[in-house]
Amino acid sequence: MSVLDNLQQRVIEGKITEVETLVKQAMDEGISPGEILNQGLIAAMTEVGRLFEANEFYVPEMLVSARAMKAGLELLRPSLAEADVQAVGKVVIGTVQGDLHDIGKNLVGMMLEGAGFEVIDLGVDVSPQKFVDALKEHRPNLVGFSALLTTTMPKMRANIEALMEAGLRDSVKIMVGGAPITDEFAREIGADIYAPDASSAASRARQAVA
Ligand code: B1M
Repeated sequence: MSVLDNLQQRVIEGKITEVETLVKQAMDEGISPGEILNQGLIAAMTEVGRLFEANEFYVPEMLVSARAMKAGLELLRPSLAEADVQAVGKVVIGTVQGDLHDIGKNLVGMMLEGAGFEVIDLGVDVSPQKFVDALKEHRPNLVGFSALLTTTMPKMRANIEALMEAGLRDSVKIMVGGAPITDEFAREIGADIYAPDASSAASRARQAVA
């Protein structure tokens, strides 16, 4: 089995130490950072997404794989920057104001990283103004709002209104998600993408920036 096939397999299994060893081995063997990223880490997370959609993986398995991917990515990051490997796009993500739930949002962020995006995570309880400021600063392709409470869902609309007022609405795709969010609600507030889970968030984000 090649080092990249092995790396892919260990990410899927969530073996952090082995992933780190294999990323180092691949770098020592002179494999380019872009290949390690695309054929090792991203390929693994694509497979994790497929397994999740086929109900062969559930949230805990996906989290374990995503953490292993992240450990590998941390080691690779300096070489990616040196080799000037471009991310497929940039995403600003956060949990809306008044809401402290971040487990799902973090998983979405990790799957987006696994899909090749640069992710700027603003954390939880993020005000509309903070989203506006982050969009001005980072100029992402996509902004993601997460909400887990029915009482904080309306903040998504407030965020979109704030982006409109700041003249930023047309510069980004807006993705929304979280347990109480539906496709219908997303359309009603004028979001571009609704994703019910982290795996579809990653694939829909890639489609949106293709
Ligand atoms: Co909270 N809580 N909680 N809670 N909590 C829920 C959401 C609740 C449904 C529990 C219940 O009553 N059955 C309920 C909401 C009811 C409602 O609004 N209808 C609730 C409540 C009421 C509260 C408090 C108000 C309780 C209180 O204090 N009285 C309080 C509110 C605090 C606040 O936010 N201001 C509160 C607090 C907490 C904790 C702090 C204790 C903790 C959060 C810890 C943390 O996140 N760091 C917590 C937890 C853990 C939960 C439950 C049990 C689990 C949520 C979770 O992490 N799920 C939850 C009940 C439940 O869902 N079973 C509950 C796992 C996670 C992987 O899934 O977050 O859905 P999820 O994310 C998925 C998708 O939704 C999607 O992808 C993710 C991965 O597949 N997704 C996106 C999420 N964001 C996305 C963004 C996208 C795309 C997809 O694009 C940008």
